[in-house]
Amino acid sequence: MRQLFVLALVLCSLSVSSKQTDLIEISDVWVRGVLPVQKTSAAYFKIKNHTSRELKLESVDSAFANHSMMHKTVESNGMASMEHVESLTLAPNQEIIFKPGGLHVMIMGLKSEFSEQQQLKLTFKFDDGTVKQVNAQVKHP
Ligand SMILES: [Cu+2]
Repeated sequence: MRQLFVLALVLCSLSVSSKQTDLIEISDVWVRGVLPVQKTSAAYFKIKNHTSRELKLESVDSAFANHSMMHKTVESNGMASMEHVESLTLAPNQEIIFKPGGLHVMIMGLKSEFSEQQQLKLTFKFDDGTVKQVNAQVKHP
């Protein structure tokens, strides 16, 4: 009887944790394909917070590069420049789109060349301790 109870508890906590990560939806993930001589690229995606609380995206890391950080392209007086985004807050049910000319993850110091078929792994970290790994497609827009 006691064993059954423990098993039920384990199963219960397992289903809760997998549900939690699914509540953060990350889709359409892609990394800009670059020429072999280029060492910098960028990643784009859609992210949606399906939870009922505020979530903060703190970092998006890539093992295939030395460094990555969130940036926002801003335009002032006809000049485009990039601002560092320390963290990104997602309100309940809010969706934010990272796209060319807007929010993006700058990826610096690429360790190897990209091939079109390659799946690149990105690691998303949130302020509540949630870590999500997703595969990005290499795309030449
Ligand atoms: Cu940038």
